[in-house]
Amino acid sequence: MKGWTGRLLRVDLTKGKAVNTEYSEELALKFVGGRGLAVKLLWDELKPGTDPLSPDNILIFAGGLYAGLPTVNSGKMVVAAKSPLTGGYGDGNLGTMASPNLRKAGLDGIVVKGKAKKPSYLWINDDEVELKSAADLWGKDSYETEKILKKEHGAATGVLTIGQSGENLCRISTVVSQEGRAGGRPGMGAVMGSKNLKAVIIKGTGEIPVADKEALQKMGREGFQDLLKRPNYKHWKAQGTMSTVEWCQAASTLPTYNFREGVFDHSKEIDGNTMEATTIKQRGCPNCNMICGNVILDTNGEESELDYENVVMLGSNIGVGDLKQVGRLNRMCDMLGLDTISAGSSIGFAMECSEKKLVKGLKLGWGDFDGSQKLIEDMSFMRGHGALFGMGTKAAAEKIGKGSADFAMQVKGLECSAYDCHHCPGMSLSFGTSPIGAHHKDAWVISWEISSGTREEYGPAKADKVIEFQRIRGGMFECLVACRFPWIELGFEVDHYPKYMEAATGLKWSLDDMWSLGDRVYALIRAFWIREFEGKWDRKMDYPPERWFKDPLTQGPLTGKKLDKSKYDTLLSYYYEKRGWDDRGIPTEATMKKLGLVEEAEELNKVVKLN
Ligand code: PTT
Ligand code: SF4
Repeated sequence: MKGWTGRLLRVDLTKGKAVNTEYSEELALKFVGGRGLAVKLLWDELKPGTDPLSPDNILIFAGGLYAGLPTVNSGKMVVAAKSPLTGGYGDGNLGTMASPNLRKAGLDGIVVKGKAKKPSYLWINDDEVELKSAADLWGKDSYETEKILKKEHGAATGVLTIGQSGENLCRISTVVSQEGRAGGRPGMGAVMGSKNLKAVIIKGTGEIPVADKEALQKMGREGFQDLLKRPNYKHWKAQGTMSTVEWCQAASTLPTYNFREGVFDHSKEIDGNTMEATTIKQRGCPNCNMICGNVILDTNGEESELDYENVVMLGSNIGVGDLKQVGRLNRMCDMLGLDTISAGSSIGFAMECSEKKLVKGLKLGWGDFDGSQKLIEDMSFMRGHGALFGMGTKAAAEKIGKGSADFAMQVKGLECSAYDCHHCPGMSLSFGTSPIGAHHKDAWVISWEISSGTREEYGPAKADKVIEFQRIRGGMFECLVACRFPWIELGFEVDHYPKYMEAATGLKWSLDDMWSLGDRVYALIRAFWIREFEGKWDRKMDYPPERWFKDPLTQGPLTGKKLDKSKYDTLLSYYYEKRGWDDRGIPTEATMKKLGLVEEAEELNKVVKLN
């Protein structure tokens, strides 16, 4: 196999053993890597019904086909497991030096099972693997942990770590790398913590075998040069994802006061222009020339790296209209290892519970900066009110009751990322059908929906667009494991990616092959959810939060707008039909077989009768 290393490191933390294993060519060809590889391994090897925070859960780090190769923006890694936040399939994608190092160590992924007896970290130095004591690291934040490990093992390494929130099994914890890259929103940090695994540190110095090294290098070089010439490059470099604040405010889609509104009076104070005026430097992922992490100084004069989602969820969504304060909350999340999106959503939810006097002793007003800092800390340590809100908004609402579930802004347990959808049925469908819960990663159709002037429409074209984006973003980019920003932000054409694949592997894949890959991975992820939710699966699990159906916007140009439930349900049916899923949202037997999921269909048939 060229392009792939063909090897996985299998670690059993309970036994303290690690073995280098080969995997089949069939697996590589059918699932490629990253998310595809992860879901297939979880499907085959995870016993259904496993407690996500038990030693039996399986944690996967997958580099993908492009990591370590000279293709554009390929320094990414997928981290996946059964999610403690949703109970279904969970993954995330972060930029990290661990990714090229993994592949140069001759590995496409790491599969971690069991639980270490004591806090430990995994040190992978090419072929040597050691499980070392993390006794001195446990209790430290993600920044300090990475610094200490790099000091000991060298700056050329890549480090994946958790902060205190992962250690304390807070279900909204992520994995962190490089002081500001974080991934695995559905609680991947907690899964790592449950295994007593504080960090993974990797150094790889080998060469990844490829079919045509010269062609690949040439294409990569040309790709990077091409990006520099794209019309939006300069603006992107100046503001990265942060220009979205201004755009969302103009479109009334800026989550404000726990997604009650789509406009924020202080949006200018937290937008990309304000950030640009105070940016002190930029940081980003390896192998990228579009570096988009903008660093400002927070209220304590410490560095904080901003992205759109972080700023909005910890800004307008909780009523904080000061960028330095937002920066502080963001830095705290990165250090403690809390997902900024879910943290901001949980704080907003807590503020609304406080306003409605639903939780005894809770006093947290909109825009309360000190109270938000305290709640972030308390969620990370799962103490006080943090023990309630650190469970995520779905579980917290189940405990609180009193109608609070209607304003818990989540789908399947994962909090919505920062797009208000009172008047965006297409983006609502995207949140509703995202394979990990409400994340924008897969089908960010909101820009198309607004620019095409179709916000009122619930027709089949919306379902088509969501599927198109899910194939490109959730399928191709997540399996090859490359940053999608060259394509979505600068218009770098998708047909570059099969060409890279040919140079790397010698295989001629068409874009249609890429889309089939996406469909296969989607069907298998859906099968995973159905198997886990045996007897409890309901198409309503693909609905967006109740708030968007019930509470109309009360401010801005879209005052009075809300989603229509019966039209949404029809839109969902179009989506199922186009995917070849039945009206329960379950792939039909014919669809599974067409996608090459024959054994998987047989297995699923034992759980639920397939149509
Ligand atoms: C991602 C989600 C996002 S998506 C953001 S900002 W974004 C939040 N970032 C967090 C953070 O920072 N710290 C923290 N403690 N929690 C955070 N939670 C949120 O996590 C990220 C970029 C961004 S910035 C985006 S959109 C793109 N995402 C990609 C993706 O998903 N796949 C892919 N192939 N390419 C992508 N490119 C872009 O990468 P999750 P990163 Mg992140 C600090 O992981 O779980 O997928 O959630 O990875 O290295 O920080 O890069 O406006
Ligand atoms: Fe990372 Fe941003 Fe570069 Fe993408 S564009 S690889 S998110 S730094």
